[in-house]
Amino acid sequence: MSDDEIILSELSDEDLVQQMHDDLYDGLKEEIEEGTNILLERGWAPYKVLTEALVEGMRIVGIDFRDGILFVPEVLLSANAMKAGMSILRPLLAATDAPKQGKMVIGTVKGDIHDIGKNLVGMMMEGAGFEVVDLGINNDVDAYLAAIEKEQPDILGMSALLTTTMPYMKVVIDTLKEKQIRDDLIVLVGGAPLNEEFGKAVGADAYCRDAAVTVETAKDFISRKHNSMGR
Ligand code: B12
Repeated sequence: MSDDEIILSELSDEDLVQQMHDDLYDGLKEEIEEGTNILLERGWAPYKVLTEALVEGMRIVGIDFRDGILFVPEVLLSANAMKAGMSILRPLLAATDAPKQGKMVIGTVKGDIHDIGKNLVGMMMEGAGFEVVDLGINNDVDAYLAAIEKEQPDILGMSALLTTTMPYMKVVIDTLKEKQIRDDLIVLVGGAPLNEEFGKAVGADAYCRDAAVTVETAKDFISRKHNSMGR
């Protein structure tokens, strides 16, 4: 292969991004790290690298996973490569002089181990000035309750990527209602199989389609909360 070995730094931006989609597909961690660094050196904004090179690459992986062309072990490698790229971008996205906005506790629900989207939401929220407490994956009601009690967040975020795990969000929200703490929190939910209707049905304040929408929605709710407290 040495004859046609690709030198990433010699590719145009467009070809490099294309190559990164292929490298993410092939689960090549080091190449993804290198590509991420090259785009940053070329002056790309971290958010643009994230969305156009990494998230778009993972979207393509998702299609072939769905169609049975890729399997779990391969997708795990893709996920690891994606996370390596994200960890380069994380400090850049978090380096912000945005005013402090509030606190969010976020976690993936019980039975679900998907965490890339949740991590991305956490990164973007940090970048927007929120303090983020990440509970990781596979959280049951008790884990959420304990974190809410300890951290006293303004926002609770729940992530689910499986149609089998998303109903668990209702279990959590119903428990918050029982404990009469539901209205103390802004509850935001997200994950690929969810939609607005589902968010309403489980009693969340909002469903957010992606990390950017989450930031806007969170800011909006926080400012409304402050306004109503001022009255
Ligand atoms: C990567 C991946 C995996 C990796 C996960 C690695 C990891 N560390 O996360 C691995 C290989 C482990 C995996 C395992 C499985 N997976 Co999987 N996986 C995916 C894949 C390809 C990509 C998910 C992803 O990371 N996307 C990129 C991120 C950036 O997008 P996102 O997660 O949607 O997040 C964005 C928004 O949704 C939103 N968001 C997300 N979370 C939150 C939270 C809040 C609070 C808010 C406001 C917003 C928000 O903002 C994010 C950023 O913009 C999807 C395909 C897809 N279409 O989603 C399948 C997919 C989710 N997996 C699927 C399946 C079936 C499985 C397995 C059951 C496979 C198996 N047979 O074992 C297991 C389940 C394991 C488990 N118990 O959880 C199915 C689910 C089908 C369904 N309808 O339920 C999918 C849709 C693939 C498919 N079409 O078949 N998977």
